[in-house]
Amino acid sequence: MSKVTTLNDFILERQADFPFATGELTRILNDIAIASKIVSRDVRMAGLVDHILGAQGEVNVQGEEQQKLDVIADKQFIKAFENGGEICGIASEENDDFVAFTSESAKKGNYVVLFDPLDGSSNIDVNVSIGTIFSIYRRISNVGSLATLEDMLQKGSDQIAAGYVLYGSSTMLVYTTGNGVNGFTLDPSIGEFCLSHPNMKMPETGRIYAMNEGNIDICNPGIKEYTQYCQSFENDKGAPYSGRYIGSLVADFHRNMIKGGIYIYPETTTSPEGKLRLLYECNPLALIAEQAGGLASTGKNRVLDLEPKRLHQRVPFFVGSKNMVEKALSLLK
Ligand code: P6P
Repeated sequence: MSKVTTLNDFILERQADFPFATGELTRILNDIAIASKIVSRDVRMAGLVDHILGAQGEVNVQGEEQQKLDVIADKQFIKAFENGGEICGIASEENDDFVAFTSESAKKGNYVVLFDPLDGSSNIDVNVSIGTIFSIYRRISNVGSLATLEDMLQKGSDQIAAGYVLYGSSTMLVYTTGNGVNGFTLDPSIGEFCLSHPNMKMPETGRIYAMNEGNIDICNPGIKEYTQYCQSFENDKGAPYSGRYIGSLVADFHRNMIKGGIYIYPETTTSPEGKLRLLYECNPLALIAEQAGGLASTGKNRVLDLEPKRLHQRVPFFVGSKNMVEKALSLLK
């Protein structure tokens, strides 16, 4: 039986990769892992809580006001970061403004985290996989002061770590610190994330394209040309293409990480900047994609090169296998 490497073992073994980290990044990743285990437990209870133990919006068994799972997840991650001692502030899809932690110890934190606590949460009711996405930066503002908006609006290429948690048939945590991508699967019997996908590489080509084709006539006509290309030809390995769209970004992205593929959410007449958020969805997944040999573009620019302007800024997103993204971009008008 091969040696079990827990996330903690792995981070400590790799701590030498960032001399300046002195254990700080280790603690942040561990905080994320702990919060993810708690969210995973709550996600797996969702069907019971909502449909058996008490409908949404009622008082639950603990006598507490029932909250939406993404709000619960958001609070869980914020609590982990606020108490971890390394994070001075956060930005999250669930909070209109960024949050600068006010305790003296948190103000001494060197990092900020931007995250989507539970992306695709509308899929919970139909029991489809959902995910958490996170992005970590070193702060720009002075240590000891309150975190600032400037700390949050940094280019994706300046991330020091990024990752996602997929609450799927198993719960997986996948992250990069700029030295490749590694995947860990939660073993519920021991409560540990164990290294299951070392050195993940996104296949250069694949046969799966993922987009909401309901938008096909309200986006760049080159995208319709691309989907027709996929429907008419085989890929460069002679395999026919397939359309697969889970409607949950982390699940679609992770499948493409494993099998190869492209995920497209373009600007449309109804979403002129696209739907996905730059800071806590596109940037972290773009870093992971590139670290795994893939590409991530807005259709015009490399995602990681964008200078963020607003906290909840949306951008068009083409991400996945290098050859497939290049082909799709070549057809854009
Ligand atoms: P549509 C979920 O709301 C999400 O942010 C992503 O997880 C998913 O890929 C996309 O939106 C689905 O959007 O417009 O196709 O329903």
